[in-house]
Amino acid sequence: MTSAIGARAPRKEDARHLSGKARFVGDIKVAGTWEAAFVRSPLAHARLGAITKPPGMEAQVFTAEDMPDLAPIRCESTLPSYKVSDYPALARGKVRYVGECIAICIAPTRAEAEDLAEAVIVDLDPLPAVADIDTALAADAPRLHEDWEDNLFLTTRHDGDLSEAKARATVVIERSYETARQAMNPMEGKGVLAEWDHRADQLVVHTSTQVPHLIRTGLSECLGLDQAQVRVIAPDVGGGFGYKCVLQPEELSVAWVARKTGRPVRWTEDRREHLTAGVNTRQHRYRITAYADDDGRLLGLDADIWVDIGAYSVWPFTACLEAAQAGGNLPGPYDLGAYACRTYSVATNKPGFTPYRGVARPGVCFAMELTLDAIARAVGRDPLEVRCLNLVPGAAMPYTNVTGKFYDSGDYPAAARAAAQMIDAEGFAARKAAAAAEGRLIGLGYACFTEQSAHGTKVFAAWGLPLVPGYEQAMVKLTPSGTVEVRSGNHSFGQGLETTLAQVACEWLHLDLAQVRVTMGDTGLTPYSTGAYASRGMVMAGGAVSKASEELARRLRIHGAHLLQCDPAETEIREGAVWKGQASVGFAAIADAWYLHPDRLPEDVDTAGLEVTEGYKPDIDTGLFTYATHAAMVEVDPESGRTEILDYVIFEDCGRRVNPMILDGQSYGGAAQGIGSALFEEALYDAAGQPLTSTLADYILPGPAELPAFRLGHSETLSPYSRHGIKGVGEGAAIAPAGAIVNAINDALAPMGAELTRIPATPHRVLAAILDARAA
Ligand code: MCN
Ligand code: SMO
Repeated sequence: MTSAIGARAPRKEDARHLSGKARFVGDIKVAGTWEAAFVRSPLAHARLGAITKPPGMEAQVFTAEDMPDLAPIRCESTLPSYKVSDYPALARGKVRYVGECIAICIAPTRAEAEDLAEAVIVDLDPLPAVADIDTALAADAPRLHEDWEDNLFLTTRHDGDLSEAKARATVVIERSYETARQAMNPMEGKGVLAEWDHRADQLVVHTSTQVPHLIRTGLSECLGLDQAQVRVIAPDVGGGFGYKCVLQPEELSVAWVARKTGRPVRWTEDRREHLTAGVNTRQHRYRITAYADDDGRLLGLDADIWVDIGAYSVWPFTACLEAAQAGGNLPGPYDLGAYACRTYSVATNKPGFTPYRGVARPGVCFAMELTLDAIARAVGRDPLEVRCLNLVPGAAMPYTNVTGKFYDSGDYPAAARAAAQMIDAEGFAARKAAAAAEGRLIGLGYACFTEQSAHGTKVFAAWGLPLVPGYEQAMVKLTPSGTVEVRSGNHSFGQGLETTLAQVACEWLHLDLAQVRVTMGDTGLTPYSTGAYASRGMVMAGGAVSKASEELARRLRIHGAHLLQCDPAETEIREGAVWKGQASVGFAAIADAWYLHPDRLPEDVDTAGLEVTEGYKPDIDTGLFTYATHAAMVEVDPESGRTEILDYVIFEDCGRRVNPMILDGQSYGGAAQGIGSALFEEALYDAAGQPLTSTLADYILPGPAELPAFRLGHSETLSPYSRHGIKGVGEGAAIAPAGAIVNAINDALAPMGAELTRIPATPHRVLAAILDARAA
């Protein structure tokens, strides 16, 4: 069967996407819609004084003062040291980052709305900006949030006992690392269109989001509406990557104005708004001490991790998520005896911080993998051997690590060796020598990681976020035409769930993919779901679709058996029909009987019907762990500092693969984003908190010319704890590139004694590392 689990089936959504017929928020036409533009703060930190609306235009300009009934976004967490930062839709009293919304202006066109926004006069009384971690943590630093005693959202501690590791260690490695602040740059920016539907007495919000039901909750809480009075529809969404898994202040203002004025209102984020005012991600700083023996066996790790959160927590994931994940994930796939770690989530005058593909793990993987290479260099062993010595071996599975993570299945050293073989690590020494003879510097680097996916309720609760459930529901129904419709509250925005959920249904119902319609992203049409993030879709929504499809298949066999005049136990499902031996009755005939000819069914017909809603959660609540090793071969030009990727290999295991072709795409896309972090992307701010990278000419994204021809390898270790053995994998490929590439750069630079510890590894930084080494 070409459409069930395991098929490289072409994506259902591609026909509309490739022919320009997809429907994004910007494509939706609602009569009478006005467009919105925001007055945004030009200063990073200032007291907000009077706001003067252009005379005669007062009815088209709204400020916080006009919205006393709109509650701020309140980001709560149960973690004890966490401090709440209310995030108003429009600034009240103070602005805390450049780009913060101060007023919303509406007009028939965006251009008119922008003209109006320019005509609004805002009194701002500048305050000293807190633009970076050091400034924020200085004893006399100005406070971003006046009622806090410092500029820390949260601190966490993991107090492992390192005394034995320290006593036994013969090698001690100390390093500091830094990862850049980034913008997420989905192809489609954020967009929202809100209207009040008088007939339904409902606010209808079309928004470019990964999490329609969460946005409904957020909007209804802030607007004071019953949840049933809010319908959130996510149409086609052009990439999310985490940027679209949080409630944004613009969503709130647009919804409030639509309700107040009775007029449909839309805001479409432009690229400059995205790069200057959109939430950021990734910026970490590390101080690490690693204790090892002469073989390179890791004995203990002591770490401090700072995350530059920006001005506000975002709802619902708060400032807690990044730091909790960073502290919990630093040990990665390694068998580590002793671990101590402290994290600091720092408030600065920059846009807030949202999860981005990989959430904290790209940073911790970078820090950990560079540390392992430093150990390998110190003990004079091959980095691959040092990794294999420390990786959790297959025989130890399932394995609970030093931070309590339960690694459900797999063979981590096997993946590392497979990646090494694919990139021909054995032949590398000869290749390096040949390159050196030509005066060229090449290097090989690895990075290994685990990707926790489909986190259970208790995992999020432990991160202070008890509102995130580790379960999903789905509805699967037979339509009156005998085709199948799947309804899931999860969403598909590039990752292919629209196709793969249909494949799961086909596993039980044996249909052609074209006969399965998947409806998602509409709180009015689907079962409840908190949506798509944390690589939970395939495992959880897929598991729910699997359970519901299995039950629908059972019911179809009961009705089919009646029409075939046999016992259900004698039947099977094949090719969209119920069969007994050579006799069959198609789903269309069963649908016809159920919906239109009930007299064909028995008098005591089972009235449960052909619309099945089922819920699902994996058999463990701690998530399923995908794992991989990336290997990169690079050439570094010591004159220009430029890095070229010569070869790039990913060897990955995500359990049962539902659609291997889609997974190849997940790997290419994720790795491209990881290469962006490794070599190019950096959202820069000056000491006054002014964004310096406000266009795509300054904020450099990798394009096809910068990307290698990725080579992929797989193993398929089924998880014993999930339906079909599936594990999640949507974030994975973004996690390892920075570690693998910078390790490869450092391998290339090793003869010169230079070492990079900061990304992106721009030509400038590579040259600086070379000059530093020469000076030393
Ligand atoms: N899949 C599969 N077999 C598996 C696991 C997954 O075929 N064993 C496929 C499915 O089509 C699934 C996709 O791979 O939808 C990703 O799987 P999963 O790990 O379940 O992740 P989600 O579906 O929950 O998607 C969210 C995840 C996250 S958190 C980010 S961030 C991310 C990502 O997916 N954002 C993406 N991949 C993205 N891909 C695109 N094109 N655009 C984004 O915004
Ligand atoms: S960053 Mo993905 O939306 O968890």
